[in-house]
Amino acid sequence: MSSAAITRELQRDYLDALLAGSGRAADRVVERALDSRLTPQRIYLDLFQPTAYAIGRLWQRNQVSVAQEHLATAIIERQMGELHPLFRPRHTREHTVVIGCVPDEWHRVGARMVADFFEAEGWTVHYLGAAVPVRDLVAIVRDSQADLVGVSAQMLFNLPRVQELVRALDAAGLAGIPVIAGGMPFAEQPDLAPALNVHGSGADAAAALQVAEEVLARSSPGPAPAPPSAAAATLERLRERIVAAATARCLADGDSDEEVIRAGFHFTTRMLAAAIAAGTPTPLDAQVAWVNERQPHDGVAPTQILARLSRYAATLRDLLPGPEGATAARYADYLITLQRRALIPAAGA
Ligand code: B12
Repeated sequence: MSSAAITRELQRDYLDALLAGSGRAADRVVERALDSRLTPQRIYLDLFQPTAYAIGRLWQRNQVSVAQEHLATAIIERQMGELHPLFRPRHTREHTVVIGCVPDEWHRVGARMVADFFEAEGWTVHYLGAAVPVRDLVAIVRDSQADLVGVSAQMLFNLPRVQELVRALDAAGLAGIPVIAGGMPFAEQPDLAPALNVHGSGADAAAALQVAEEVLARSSPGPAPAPPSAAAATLERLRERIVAAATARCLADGDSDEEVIRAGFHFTTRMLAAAIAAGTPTPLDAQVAWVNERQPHDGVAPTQILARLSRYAATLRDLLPGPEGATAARYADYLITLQRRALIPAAGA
């Protein structure tokens, strides 16, 4: 059997094991992978990562429960711990990296994979896990005299926290230490890195090592971080008010299910703030596609999403006058255009 065919078979069996919630069956697949001479790095990238993504897609389509996803993730994390001794370095590097997730970022598996890859290459690694407060991240970067910071942000709405970290490092006199970033928004849009003033990004743990070498080889520290976007900051500051007013407008127009509407508008406001802070609306494309696949399972039809977005944009125009309001409304209009497009196949069906 070709190695691609072996990997496909292992992937299928691993997904089955995780969906069945069987740690023992998952262990047998990993043992087979090791017997087939897959390196631990390949087990991470060809088995654990695509299976986690597959489980995410199944959750998005309402085909697996949150409990099944939690169980699967717990098995992956346990097995990563067990494989960790295999990441023992073959040589040492005089380099230290601090790796962690930005505040409110709870997806830590990817950052942990990146950490193990660095460890295997002989780096001294400080892996901090999920949701690390910016102040504490800066402190450990300073205290450990790190050569590099690796930061993970899986959720688009957390991009402003990446920028916050870059600014905090700058303010602490640590601007000379390069920052690399990863997570879904960066994998989908590699040009986000310069927009956020990070020095590079990578789509997986192998790419993380490569980009680390590239940024260390560059002698210039890169441009000073851009000041925070006033429109994004206003959206974040007024989020509760915006959500309350937009929800009230929907309810007054006969819409129902207040909790779902509120949650949707919180999400929308955070996504808009992130896109505005990054200076480009294009990360919203993937979000709209995601929302249209997920929301019908929460009882929200694509036409309802459009109606709610229109009321949301009208609320922004009322609440945020001036240039900040104009920027926010422009990004909200972009969302509406995307949502109209998303409706076209449905209308033709
Ligand atoms: C497990 C999981 C969770 C767990 C995470 C637990 C844990 N211990 O980590 C929990 C339950 C906390 C969770 C919560 C949520 N999740 Co979730 N989750 C997942 C899932 C299924 C797997 C994540 C994972 O482990 N991936 C495997 C790792 C290996 O991949 P990775 O993270 O991409 O990492 C690689 C690269 O990105 C890169 N990389 C990562 N970090 C770094 C750093 C650097 C420096 C570099 C260079 C590279 C790099 O290298 C990594 C290794 O190769 C994903 C599906 C997916 N597509 O990832 C959804 C997913 C990310 N979650 C999703 C959602 C919606 C949520 C919630 C909003 C759900 C909710 N309603 O509450 C919350 C948000 C929580 C928050 N504020 O962070 C969506 C996001 C959709 C979107 N477009 O935004 C996804 C895509 C599921 C889906 N298909 O709908 N989730």
